[in-house]
Amino acid sequence: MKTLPPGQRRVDGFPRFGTHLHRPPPPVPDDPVIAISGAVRTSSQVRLAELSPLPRHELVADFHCVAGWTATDLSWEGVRFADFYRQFVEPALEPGTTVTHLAFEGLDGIASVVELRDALADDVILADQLNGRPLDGDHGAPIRLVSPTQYGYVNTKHLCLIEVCSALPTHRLGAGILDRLIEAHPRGRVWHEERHARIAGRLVRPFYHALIRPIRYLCSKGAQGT
Ligand SMILES: Nc1nc2c(c(=O)[nH]1)N[C@H]1C(S)=C(S)[C@@H](COP(=O)(O)O)O[C@H]1N2
Ligand SMILES: [Mo]
Repeated sequence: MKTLPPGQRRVDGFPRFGTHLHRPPPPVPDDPVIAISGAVRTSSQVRLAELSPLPRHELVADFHCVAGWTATDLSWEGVRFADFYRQFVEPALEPGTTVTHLAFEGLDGIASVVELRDALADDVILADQLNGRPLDGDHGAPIRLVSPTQYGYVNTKHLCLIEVCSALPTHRLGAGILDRLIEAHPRGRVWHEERHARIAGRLVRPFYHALIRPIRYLCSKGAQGT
């Protein structure tokens, strides 16, 4: 049996999971786009249809949620994020801008902040297919970020907006009590067990494990279940 990253346990299948909880997946627009905003000359929109000239890329990888479950051997297909970035984001940058972070936001309003160096890694893709079928609502239709060496919260579903940032976008970090309690690690690398911004990953394991059952239950209530 293969070794899982520290503190992870294998689950059967691939559960729908997230901070959307019991809410159903957001409806997919007729002509979906990824909007690009932030440190660019003008905000723009890339229609998903415009991705078709980019090379297709297949990725077989395990998926690790920060709460501690791992789904094994998922087969994703899509385009490399680095190819998307070079094609659509780089040419739109304000001259002289140094990009440090990207914020990825989904149609459900849930977002994650990723360091540019992590987003441009070779194994980060914008996936529109899972196990040979178009992504369903439960797993991020019409398109999601997949970064298998980072925890699930980096893997934004229903991607519709990328904010280009030249510093840490603190306005995206949430100021509520829960945000402070479960403060995501800025990199979230699973093999380094970067679960939490301030507390060692090993120490938050039991607390996060306890969240899996209730969150799974709530998320399954809102599932599209195709
Ligand atoms: N838009 C959006 N993306 C999201 C989430 C979410 O709630 N909304 N949850 C994140 C979390 S915490 C995890 S573990 C994975 C779960 O992906 P899955 O539902 O396809 O298993 O999606 C991530 N991406
Ligand atoms: Mo997660």
